[in-house]
Amino acid sequence: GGPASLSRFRGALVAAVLGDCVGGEFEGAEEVPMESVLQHLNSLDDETKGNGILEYSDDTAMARCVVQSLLTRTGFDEQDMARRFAKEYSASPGRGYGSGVIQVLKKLSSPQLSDVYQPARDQFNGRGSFGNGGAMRAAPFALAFPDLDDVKRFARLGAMLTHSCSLGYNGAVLQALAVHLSLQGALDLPQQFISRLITEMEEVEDDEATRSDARILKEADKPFCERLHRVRDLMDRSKVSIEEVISELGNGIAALHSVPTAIFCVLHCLQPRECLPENYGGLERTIAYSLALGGDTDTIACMAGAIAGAHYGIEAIPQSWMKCCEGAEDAHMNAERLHMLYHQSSQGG
Ligand code: F2R
Ligand code: MG
Ligand code: MG
Repeated sequence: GGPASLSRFRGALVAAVLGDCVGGEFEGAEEVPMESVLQHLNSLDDETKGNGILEYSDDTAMARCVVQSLLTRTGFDEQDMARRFAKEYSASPGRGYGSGVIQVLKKLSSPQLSDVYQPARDQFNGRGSFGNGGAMRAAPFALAFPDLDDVKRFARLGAMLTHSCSLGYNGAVLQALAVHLSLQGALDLPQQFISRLITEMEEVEDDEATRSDARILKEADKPFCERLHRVRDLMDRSKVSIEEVISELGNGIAALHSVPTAIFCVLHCLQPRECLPENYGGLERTIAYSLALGGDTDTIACMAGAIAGAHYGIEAIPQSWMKCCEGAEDAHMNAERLHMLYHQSSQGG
């Protein structure tokens, strides 16, 4: 489809769910042989094995809250979104949430709470979380708002409901920007895509909160920009090992160690790779490669899935994969509603 087509919206939302569901198998594993990844993915094709449904985790649970809130309120409403996060957590606390964010979600359910951003500010002795929980649910912001400044502003505010450290919420901004650009077809020119992300993040990270957090955490002045430069260097190499990707970009639970990694997975898998089956298309390659990195596999595959899905569209997603993933059908339907909201907004309606 063309820029911002329905197929791209569906691709983004459904592939994010798939990444989460299939990635759950390996979350936290230090080493994941590609053979095990392919075995896991092949088993999704085999209906006779009765694999059952792969359940989604906190990544999708929170993204669904974001989607429902944006659709119901026809825009960003922090009170409504916070309420939905709290309600979802209390209804299904066993979705594998981060150990810190649970405190925020419990506080958000209090009727006495006047500032919905306060519980997030209190995390980690007032430093706030730098986890990737804001980024893992950021894709819907790119699917609701056509305007780039809105995408940046609302992805940031949406993340700040749980992640007040700039290394947490700026990861969400980067993820939403990547989905926004991919939706416009920007991955057709990968070098320009990464340059554009760097240019945007130069501006996003040009503030005192970022400088101060970066100093405290002993990171570069503009941590995400620095990582995106590493992504560009790795892209330019003809061969790169999984070990090098992990050591340069990371595969962990921090937004800084997972959002640039997810972006690299998408870029690296734009073309066929020796380690991946020849019959795999780009979307399948991206998901498989994300899982083979180990570490925070559900979240890296979820974020890479959203960016790749916005590029390849829904037609690139195997039906058999969709059938085994909890929430994939809902994502397919909600993508259509987001597509309408996006195009209403772009017409000024
Ligand atoms: N949590 C997981 N997976 C591991 C456990 C799964 C579960 N217990 C099970 O066994 O089933 N996955 C999910 O969490 C990640 C998103 O986490 P989020 O929402 O960012 O949470 P949190 O708690 O805010 O941050 C995560 C951890 O990062 C460290 N951290 C963050 N900020 C910190 C700071 N300022 N100082 C020190 N440490 C900080 C802490 O260890 C936090 O617990 C996704 O992977 C999702 O899939
Ligand atoms: Mg998860
Ligand atoms: Mg995870």
